[in-house]
Amino acid sequence: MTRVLSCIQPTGPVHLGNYLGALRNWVSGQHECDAFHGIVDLHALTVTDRPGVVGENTLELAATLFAVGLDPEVATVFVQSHVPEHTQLGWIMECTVSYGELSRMTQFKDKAAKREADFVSAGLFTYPALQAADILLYDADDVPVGEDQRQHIEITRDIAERFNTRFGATFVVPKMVTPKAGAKVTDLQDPTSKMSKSSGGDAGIVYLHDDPSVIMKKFKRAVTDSDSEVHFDRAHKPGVSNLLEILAACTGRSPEEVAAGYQQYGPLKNDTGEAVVEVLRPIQERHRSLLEDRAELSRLLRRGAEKARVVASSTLARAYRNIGLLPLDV
Ligand code: ATP
Ligand code: LTN
Repeated sequence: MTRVLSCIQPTGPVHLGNYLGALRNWVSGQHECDAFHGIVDLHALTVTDRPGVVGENTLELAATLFAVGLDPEVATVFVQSHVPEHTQLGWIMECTVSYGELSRMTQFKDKAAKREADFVSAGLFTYPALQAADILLYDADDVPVGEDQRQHIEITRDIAERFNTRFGATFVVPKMVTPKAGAKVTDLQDPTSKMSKSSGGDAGIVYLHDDPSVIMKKFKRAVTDSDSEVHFDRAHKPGVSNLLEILAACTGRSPEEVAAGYQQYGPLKNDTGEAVVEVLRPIQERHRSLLEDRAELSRLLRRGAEKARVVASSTLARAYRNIGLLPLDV
């Protein structure tokens, strides 16, 4: 059975890009494959230094993952810091990737530039090595992520192949899977930038837990393009194309098919807002009731961590053995 793994950082509230680009795929994939999904709290430390925040975000995100439809009986949902093998393999990954390769990562360059005078941690730089550990620990075949993660999956494949060449067959070389529509949702106010938890303003970001009235307002105010024709063309009509892609992802059609039904921007904005509200309504209801029972959420995460550790510890032991580290008992 195909093994699938993907992760999300507890860096703030989940938005429509996370949902359409990644989470929705996790849910649809869980019944056909052996699915592992991590809340990568240690990754969030690359950009967080306030006490307590990551833990609260982690619990909130766990409720979101179950609310969107991940079934704890079916998928393994765990918190990265509950599985110490991630940081252990992370170090080995750092020794398998080069400084030059890490320097070419656009996510690092973008995030470091955005933080300007702020503290840029070494962890922000070595982040892809920890991400490679997340993936390779589980012998994952497929990694369902949004388009923004392409470079990180490529570097993971390079690391796996290099390690296997140096030390013998150890890791499965994973491949990236993206959804047909919604792989890249852009900011409604700045449609050439991806919708992102860590971008500036809130007006262009649709959060999964926004009220319906707020969602409608955000779509009505979405930036469109200077002419008034509705057609799908990411390069020349980024605003309209983003709306078409969101509506397509919500209704199971292609953006081109959706475009054929509109002559004006107004109705397109309105229908996209309404489609999003309907997709999110049941998720919001489940999320509210899940958060009322923190003890139950923590029990589910404990079970996830136990299941994850069984796989992770055996892969780490295989890596140590193939490298030839001295065992405790010689
Ligand atoms: P940050 O902005 O803090 O980097 P993020 O919003 O990109 O966070 P992540 O936790 O890094 O969220 O990503 C979780 C998943 O959501 C990843 O698989 C990522 O590819 C996907 N994703 C994030 N933003 C988008 C987007 N705008 N469109 C489609 N998929 C996205
Ligand atoms: N880097 C990813 C989050 C992430 C991830 C992973 C995704 C960390 N580890 C393993 C897939 C598999 C991001 O910023 N979206």
